[in-house]
Amino acid sequence: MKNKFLNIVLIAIIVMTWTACQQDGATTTKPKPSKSGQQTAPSKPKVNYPKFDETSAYNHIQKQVDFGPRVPGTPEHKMCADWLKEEMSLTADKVIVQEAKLTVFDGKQVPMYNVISSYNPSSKNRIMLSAHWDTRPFADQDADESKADQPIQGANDGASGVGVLIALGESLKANPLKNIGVDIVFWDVEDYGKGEAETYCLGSQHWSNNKHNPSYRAKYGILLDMVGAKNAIFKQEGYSVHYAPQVVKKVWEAGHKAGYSGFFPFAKVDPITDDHKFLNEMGDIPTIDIIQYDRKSFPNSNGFFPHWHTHEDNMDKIDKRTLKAVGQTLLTVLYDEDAN
Ligand code: AHN
Ligand code: ZN
Repeated sequence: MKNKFLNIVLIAIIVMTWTACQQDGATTTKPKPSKSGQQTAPSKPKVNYPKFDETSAYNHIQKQVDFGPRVPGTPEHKMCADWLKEEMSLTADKVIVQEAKLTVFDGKQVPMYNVISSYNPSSKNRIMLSAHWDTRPFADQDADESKADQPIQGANDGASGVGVLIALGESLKANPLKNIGVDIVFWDVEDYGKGEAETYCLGSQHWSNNKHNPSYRAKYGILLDMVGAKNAIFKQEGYSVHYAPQVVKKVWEAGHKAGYSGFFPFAKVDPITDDHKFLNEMGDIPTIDIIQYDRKSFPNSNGFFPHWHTHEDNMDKIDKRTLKAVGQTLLTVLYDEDAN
């Protein structure tokens, strides 16, 4: 009899403790209502991020590839330049084409068209997003040597960054920025190099020494290069970390926050000469490069994606999931910046 009574008391204690714990848990997870009956305000204002349209990015990559190779000095190059200006005029407040004649590695003179599009042009607090739009005149990495002197399609190397930024421009048009300004720049004559690294990136070098507006300033820049391949991984490139470590941190954290930690691991790789090197060293804009580059993972293609500078750099290699990860990360950076 005595034992049964003790058992009942014990069970009662256990049940009471369990309910108390449940209630305690409930009160800590739900925010307490304030006196006015509303929930307490969160410490940071809620940011509305537009949804990046990766299908638009993909279609704008296809459109560029459909022109044929965009090699400086060819009719296809000029046609694509005109189209880029038209396309950006649909979303930007202002589009300027900076023109010049440049001398490439073999002494040939080619026309250069840098396409510069501004959103919220009156803002003094600006961010520059950029990518090269020209394509390489030769497939010097192709296994078939008989076709190594033919120009490449450049779906990933060229068109991918431009496609992402055209779609991003559409988001900016539909969801206007309130505070910051953005400039989307498409660099020309990036991939007409051979030998010395300085023979590459001639369009961005030209702009860095001859700005379209001498008083142009940007707080920082983000360059995109080869951002469309399936299963791409973007590690933190050496010049980016050296010249703009805070921007690297900001962009990689935004990638994680947007849900794309797999694309943006917190891992460093060697430096690679790309447009951002000249924007940092000659253009005075702290700029990072989002680029698929890793010598350890891709020792057979100089650290780039396996179809780099071959005739296999075509639409089959482009994956909307990669475009989405990059575009949504950029939108997270921009709309956070606009809110703070
Ligand atoms: C060099 O090959 C020195 N830099 C790579 C820049 C590049 C080429 N980006 C795309 N294609
Ligand atoms: Zn290239």
